[in-house]
Amino acid sequence: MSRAVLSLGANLGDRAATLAEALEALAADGLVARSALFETPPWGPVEQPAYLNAVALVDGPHDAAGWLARAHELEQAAGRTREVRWGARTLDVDVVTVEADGAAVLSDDPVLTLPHPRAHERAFVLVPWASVDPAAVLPGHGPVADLLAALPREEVDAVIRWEPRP
Ligand code: A4P
Ligand code: MG
Repeated sequence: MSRAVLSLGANLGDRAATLAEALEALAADGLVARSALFETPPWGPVEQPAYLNAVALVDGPHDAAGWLARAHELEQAAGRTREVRWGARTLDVDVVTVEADGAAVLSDDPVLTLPHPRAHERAFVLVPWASVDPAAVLPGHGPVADLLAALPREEVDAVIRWEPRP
């Protein structure tokens, strides 16, 4: 058993349907809370369409490696193919943090680095996370609210709550 924060992102195909399906599947893994969907400009060096991002809080029957395995299963179920690092994808599921027996799991293994090495600088992770857990703390980096306050204002403001068009 452990608690985890998962970050989900999609920027190809029916992004909202893909995220809805993945979040639904996580119900079987102890989904505690999920954020709304947020539309976010692509981060990184690759030119690509805008993402929809969401964060899920889970508390269930996996250890850290188990959450990564679930993340990969969800990506595969969404038909993800891996071509370009940081490039467009039907679904990306990252493990942001894991907490077991009340303590943060720390790892510098490239197969599973915890906390996720880039989460602290990504508004597309921090904004949805703070929306479901305003008191969240990113181990080694501090309160998520403080990390958001330290990011450039325009990056935070560019993460916009997304609603389906009527
Ligand atoms: N890996 C190591 N630690 C972790 C972890 N904590 N969670 C390994 C998940 N995976 C982890 O990932 C590469 C390898 O990282 C995996 O084999 C895993 O064992 P990948 O998903 O195959 O490749 P990737 O996603 O292209 O690379 P990477 O480095 O994970 O990219 P990111 O950091 O996931 O960035 N812009 C917006 N707005 N929203 C997004 O969601 N996502 C990305 C992808 C880029 N730009 C984005 C977004
Ligand atoms: Mg990834």
